[in-house]
Amino acid sequence: MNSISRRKFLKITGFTVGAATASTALGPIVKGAKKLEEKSIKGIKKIPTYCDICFWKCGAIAYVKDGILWKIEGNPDDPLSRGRLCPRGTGGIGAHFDPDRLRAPLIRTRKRGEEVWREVTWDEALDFIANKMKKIKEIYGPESVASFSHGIGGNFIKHMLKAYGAVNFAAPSFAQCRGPRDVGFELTFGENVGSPERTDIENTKCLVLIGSHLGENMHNSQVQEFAHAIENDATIIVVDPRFSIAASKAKYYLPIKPGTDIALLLAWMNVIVSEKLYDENYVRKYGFGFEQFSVEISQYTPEWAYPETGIKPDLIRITAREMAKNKPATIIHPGRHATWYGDDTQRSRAIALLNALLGSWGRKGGFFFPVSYSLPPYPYPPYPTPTKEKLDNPNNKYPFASEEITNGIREATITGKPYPIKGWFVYATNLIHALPNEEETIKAIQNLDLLVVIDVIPSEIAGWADVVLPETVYLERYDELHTSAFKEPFVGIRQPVVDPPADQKPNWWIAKKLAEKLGLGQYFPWNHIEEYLDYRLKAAGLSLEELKQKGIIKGQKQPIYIEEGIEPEFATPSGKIEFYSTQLLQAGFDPVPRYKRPQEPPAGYYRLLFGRAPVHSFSRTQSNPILMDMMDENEVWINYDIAQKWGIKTGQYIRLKNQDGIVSNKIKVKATERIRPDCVYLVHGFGHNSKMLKRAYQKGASDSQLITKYEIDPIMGGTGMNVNFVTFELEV
Ligand SMILES: Nc1nc2c(c(=O)[nH]1)N[C@H]1C(S)=C(S)[C@@H](COP(=O)(O)OP(=O)(O)OC[C@H]3O[C@@H](n4cnc5c(=O)[nH]c(N)nc54)[C@H](O)[C@@H]3O)O[C@H]1N2
Ligand SMILES: Nc1nc2c(c(=O)[nH]1)N[C@H]1C(S)=C(S)[C@@H](COP(=O)(O)OP(=O)(O)OC[C@H]3O[C@@H](n4cnc5c(=O)[nH]c(N)nc54)[C@H](O)[C@@H]3O)O[C@H]1N2
Ligand code: SF4
Ligand SMILES: [Mo]
Repeated sequence: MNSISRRKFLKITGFTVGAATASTALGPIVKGAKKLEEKSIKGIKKIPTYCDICFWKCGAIAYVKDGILWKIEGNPDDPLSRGRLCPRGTGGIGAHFDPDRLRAPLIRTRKRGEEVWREVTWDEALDFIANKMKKIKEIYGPESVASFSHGIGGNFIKHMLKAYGAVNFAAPSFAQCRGPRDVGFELTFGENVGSPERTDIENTKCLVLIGSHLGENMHNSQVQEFAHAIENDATIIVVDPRFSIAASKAKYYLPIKPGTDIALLLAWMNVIVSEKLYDENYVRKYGFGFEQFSVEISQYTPEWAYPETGIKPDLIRITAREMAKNKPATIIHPGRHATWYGDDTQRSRAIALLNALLGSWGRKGGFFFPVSYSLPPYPYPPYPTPTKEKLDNPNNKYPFASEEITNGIREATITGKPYPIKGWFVYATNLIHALPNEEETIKAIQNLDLLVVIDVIPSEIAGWADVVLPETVYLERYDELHTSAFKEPFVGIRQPVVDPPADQKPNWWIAKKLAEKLGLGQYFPWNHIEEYLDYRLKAAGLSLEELKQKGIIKGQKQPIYIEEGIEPEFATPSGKIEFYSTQLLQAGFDPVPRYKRPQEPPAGYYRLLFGRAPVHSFSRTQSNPILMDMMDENEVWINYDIAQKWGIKTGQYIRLKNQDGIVSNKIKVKATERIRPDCVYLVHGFGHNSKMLKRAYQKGASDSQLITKYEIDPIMGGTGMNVNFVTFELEV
């Protein structure tokens, strides 16, 4: 790693953070900013809370100046933020000031999707919903109301729905995100990598990133630890068809042909096994089926992998030896957004196995054993016993799905089988952008008697709702306590920093009021969420007052590595790390991962790839005035030679057309040598088509709109989305 690129990396990070901080001065002058209704509003108040611009939940301290939200910084006591927020977190205060926010409950007055609304009172909106829910329960049973949500804010809504009798709950964070990765690791180690991931990047000596584009993927602690690893001269190996920010920090960059990672992983394992570079003691002590595994793996030489991946045999050998040299402090990062090609559980399993060979699971600089603060639950009455089973995975079609499958609920809503779904509660997930194939989502919606969307802005999914409920943003509300498992146990609190600007209400209030209207008030015996939080904290010997002051309370440090005395346990059928998986074999799958060649793009078409930008989260931040100021549209990366062939230049606007004839909004071109010629790349979340998102409307193109095709992972039901091809329309 040379020092020039290191300085550049730190400068990039510094630049974006600096830009966000400078922009926060905008806060007080944004029109409509409302003052805190408090007696003593003069001066500066510091209020700890935790961030919600993504699901990393960084501990933060918000500053309120003369009653107006001023800025937000990391809480130095928080093990996740360590006193620093990512650019999105810093710009998060823009969520409070967003002029496009939903302000009052809305009831649709015309056909679904026409986006004509009537502003109503909360009472009217909740009565409307309660009446519809009672009817659905009467005719179809309560199981016919399903819920989609993302994030901790959905907890009280889910509690209300469980009290009503609902059983179908899903989040896009499984079948559209980390599901295959979690299942791949569960099948191998009996446990998954969790969120935040249990990767000890801080202490690693060799970090292998397969697509995980840390630095653009801004999960805070990981990016901080990544910078630390670079400072420590850890070897960075990046495998990506696109020269990402992470690739620019790498000692070895492998511009792999998209969709061929399993071939590379098999070849790496082949080198490590055939050259006996693995951790023999570890594999002997903890491994199961290593003999069968090594026989299977012996066929996958680097020479075999070369024509598949485009990565030269020498480079495969050198990088495999580099990983082995640093074992067990080597991490082959499991990634997070793993739903790529439909064979993703097997790719993730191959990643798990490579880590297992190097003995990094449970080791310092590898994967630690996370610890968490245990808080007793609130003593609610038991939920009613359902009479129907969940329907997202009928007859266990996807035998290793360990969480509910969003697209399974969507499919059942379309087919009405195994039983009809007539109501959707959608909390904080923009299903139009988050699920592949928009047409199917809309088809499902047309079968509903009730679609409730709880959001903070008029998102695309809100546009289809019968009732839209405006929530307060995270800076204006309490939420569930934060007790993520990580390197040390801690409890974090989210609490209101400022008042909401209009008639928005927090999720706990919405859930409680609706439960009361449904005759389920006994499930919300507390009057205010403070009582609930106080109960749980007291039961653990903690105080709400103290937590409100500090934001974070830490527990006793505990051992987290095998080196510190932990004797690992593996919740697999063999009780060991499964190099050979008999449970996969019994279910009709390959016990050791195998490679399947991906489909080639048709002539004149390029594989559509997508990812993150440092200053945006999914489709949720494009209207945030601070974050949109830093990036208000996405670009399509096209290989320089391909662009030349088409006569396309950087800065020019074009449209993308996919294999099914779907044409995108216009999008700016970035012609670059930093991407392979067989694919194009854009940042996910742009290309909003909701007219009510005034400044984000039709800015950039939406990858989701172009993802009409998806490959379902037969092991766990996730939707591989990197399987679409696009061509260019030059007339805009
Ligand atoms: N700023 C920001 N950070 C975020 C988020 C956000 O919205 N904004 N979201 C968070 C969430 S929930 C997630 S899941 C993560 C997602 O982030 P990651 O898990 O890190 O990334 P992916 O989306 O899997 O992968 C995108 C990268 O994979 C590369 N890629 C595409 N196809 C292939 C392939 O076939 N092989 C290989 N080797 N590489 C390929 C792309 O070029 C791109 O660089 O980011 C998290 N962090
Ligand atoms: N095409 C494509 N699809 C993807 C991905 C991709 O990269 N490309 N990424 C996948 C991944 S990794 C993930 S994790 C998922 C993410 O999927 P989602 O979590 O659904 O992400 P968003 O599209 O940002 O939708 C979030 C919605 O919540 C709303 N919201 C924000 N804050 C609040 C709040 O405080 N309260 C309420 N009630 N609502 C709020 C936002 O306005 C927005 O409408 O998407 C997956 N789907
Ligand atoms: S990673 Fe960034 S956006 Fe996500 S919670 Fe932390 S500060 Fe907020
Ligand atoms: Mo994700």
